Amino acid sequence: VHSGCVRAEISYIMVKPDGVQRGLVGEIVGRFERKGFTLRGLKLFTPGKELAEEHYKDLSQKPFFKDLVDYITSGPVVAMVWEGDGVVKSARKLIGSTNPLEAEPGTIRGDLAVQTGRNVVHGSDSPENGERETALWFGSGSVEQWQPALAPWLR
Ligand code: 3AN
Repeated sequence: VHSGCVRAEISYIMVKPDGVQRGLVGEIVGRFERKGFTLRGLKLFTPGKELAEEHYKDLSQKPFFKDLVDYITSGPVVAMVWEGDGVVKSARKLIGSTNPLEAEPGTIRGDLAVQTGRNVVHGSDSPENGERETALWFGSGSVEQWQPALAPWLR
């Protein structure tokens, strides 16, 4: 339960270019809405190379880094910020394993993807990265502050 100006945890969630091109935006947004998280930011645009490289900087030594950056900059993504108690861990569960063939049915990747290199969605892996990635993609302090009209059983 949060009151006043105490902000709950946030996660940076992104529908990757393959998800946008396959028409899965509504499906993916819907899963986070139905779960009960609060949408704080959303925009469609094609990220530049610098932004993609900064986002994935922890993977810069990986052999697939260049392909990953090329993929993520290949067309529009839907960049989002979702807020809620435990949203980072919960979003990772909703998304499923990195390799979609290992992702459980019922998860986004388990239901909708087959390739690790085309796994339709990104979710922050820690609350710290939720903050870092939100600042990177939206600028610090630029996400919406609003209170959803919560049903009493969600308060
Ligand atoms: P996740 O997105 O599940 O947090 P990370 O952070 O290990 O997984 O990897 C980030 C992204 O890098 C993945 N979503 C995927 O697109 C890509 N990736 C990870 N491992 C591989 C791999 N072995 N081959 C190609 N791409 C990969």
